[in-house]
Amino acid sequence: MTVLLPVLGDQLSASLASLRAADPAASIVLMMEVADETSYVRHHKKKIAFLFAAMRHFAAELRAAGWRVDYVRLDDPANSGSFDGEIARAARTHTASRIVTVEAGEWRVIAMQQGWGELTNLPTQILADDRFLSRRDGFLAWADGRKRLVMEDFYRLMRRQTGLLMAGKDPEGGRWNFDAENRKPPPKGHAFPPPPRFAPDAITAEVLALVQARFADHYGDLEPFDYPVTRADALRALDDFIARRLASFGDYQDAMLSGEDVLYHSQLSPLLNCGLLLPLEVCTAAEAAWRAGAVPLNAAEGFIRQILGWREFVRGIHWLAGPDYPARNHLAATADLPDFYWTGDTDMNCLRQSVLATKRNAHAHHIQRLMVLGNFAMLIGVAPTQIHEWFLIVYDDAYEWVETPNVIGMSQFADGGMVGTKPYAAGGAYINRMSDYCRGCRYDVKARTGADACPFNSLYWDFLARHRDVLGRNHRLLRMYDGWDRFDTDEQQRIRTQAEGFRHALANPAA
Ligand code: FAD
Ligand code: DLZ
Ligand code: SF4
Repeated sequence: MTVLLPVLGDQLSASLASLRAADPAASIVLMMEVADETSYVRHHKKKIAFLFAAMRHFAAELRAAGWRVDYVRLDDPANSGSFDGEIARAARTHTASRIVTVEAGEWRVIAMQQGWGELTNLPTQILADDRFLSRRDGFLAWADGRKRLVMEDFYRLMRRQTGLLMAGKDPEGGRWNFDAENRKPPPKGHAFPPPPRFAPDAITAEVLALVQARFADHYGDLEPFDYPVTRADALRALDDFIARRLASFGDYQDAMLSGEDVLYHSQLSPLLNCGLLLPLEVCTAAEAAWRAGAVPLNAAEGFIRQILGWREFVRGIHWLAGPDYPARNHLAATADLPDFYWTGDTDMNCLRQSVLATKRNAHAHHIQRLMVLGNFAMLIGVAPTQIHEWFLIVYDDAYEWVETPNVIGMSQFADGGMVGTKPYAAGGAYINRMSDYCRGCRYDVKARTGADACPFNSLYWDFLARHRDVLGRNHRLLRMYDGWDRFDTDEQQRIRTQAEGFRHALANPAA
């Protein structure tokens, strides 16, 4: 009576519900490197290498803890290349009597899991993924009947439920949110603490060779590779962040600087999303640092809000919105994604810096994703499906449950306002305030029209004008529309002609 326990690539937690409930002596853990998952979208080389290295180390740790693990390598000649094929093969090989798995973070994979019972003729149990701090039912009940889903409201509920940063019934410091003290412009001549680097061991080196051989034509740089890929290294990365970067996290959360890929960010999202770290332990570590007097409250609260608030909120949106969410297109956007999202070959310095960081690291921080890469795609009207696929491919932390609410919702407003109450649209002034990019750019960030004008400026106003029928009644945009209405008709015409010329040139690169 062997129980088959399939563990997916983003389920690398020893406390996973299926493992917690199982008897190691009567179970086989199945882990699968499969071609279908590497290539249904052609993931960044570093993302594949990170996940495979983390999977192989996790399998070794499970074995050391007494589990029997059937680990299917990508280059195993018997590998069928798909989850379904490997489940069917393992069920036969191990004469399994039933299957117990944890629900996947992607609707596409959940649909496969739902077919495993019929595929193998075995009773199959799909357990809820209880590594999150909120429960699916809890989120749906909270959302039910609300006119608008506001992250801040949900976050307060989560603070109360978990007791994080609470003094009895009240928030520590007397306020729920200390953002007013955060989000300073980037400091000049500042020495940021270098993030920890993790040299590849023999297991990781073997994965790097495999990825180089099999995925040479996938996007992105494979080397240097210095990610944490074990639970111990993930904990070291967490400790390092808490000790050296958390204190200034809030201050420079929205800052962008050329050549500085990390600043005071944690870079913990790939570790959280594949399961090497758990959200509660990360929040608890930040809270403990504040209670010990090592970091200020605005930093601890700002950081905890990202995980307890935003991360859990987008998880809930994933459940609420359902599998058709990526097809939403509230603003009827149809343009193609410009080629420079892959190459970085553009004169717009902010986009070049953000794309090249992405290509190097399979990572970029929030404001690069939201206010540069996402903002620009929305302003020029890129089809949401195209920008969604790009984000899913290029980032090491991208799985559909977290990527789609951030891209389709927060950054493209393609869901019509489920995640954000207004589009995150901005002209060059915002980027100039929060970065040093404009100083190194051939465009003039102050100009709206003319050959040297920053494209973000005309595109921003043109975006508002183009979508006035859909966005004009949004209260949070009234001030922006007032700004547009204050331009005289000639200036409005010049701005729109400039933007249309720019969009036309982008769509017809050879013309
Ligand atoms: P930090 O700045 O150190 O933040 C701490 C943690 O908070 C992160 O590790 C992350 O777990 C969490 N967090 C912060 N913001 C969010 C958010 N909006 N949604 C979910 N978690 C959040 N995050 C992903 O994990 N996967 C994605 O595929 C992803 N795609 C994004 C696409 C767009 C267009 C945008 C605007 C944001 C996206 N994010 C995504 C959210 C955020 O940008 C990343 O979580 C963050 O940049 C990761 O870097 P970090 O770990 O250094 O984050
Ligand atoms: C992203 C990814 C990749 C590249 N490869 C694998 C793999 O070979 N095996 C695996 O178990 N998971 C992989 N993943 C993650 C899945 O595509 C998918 O995101 C998760 O199963 C969702 O829960
Ligand atoms: Fe980007 Fe415009 Fe600044 Fe250039 S001037 S970096 S295009 S915002």
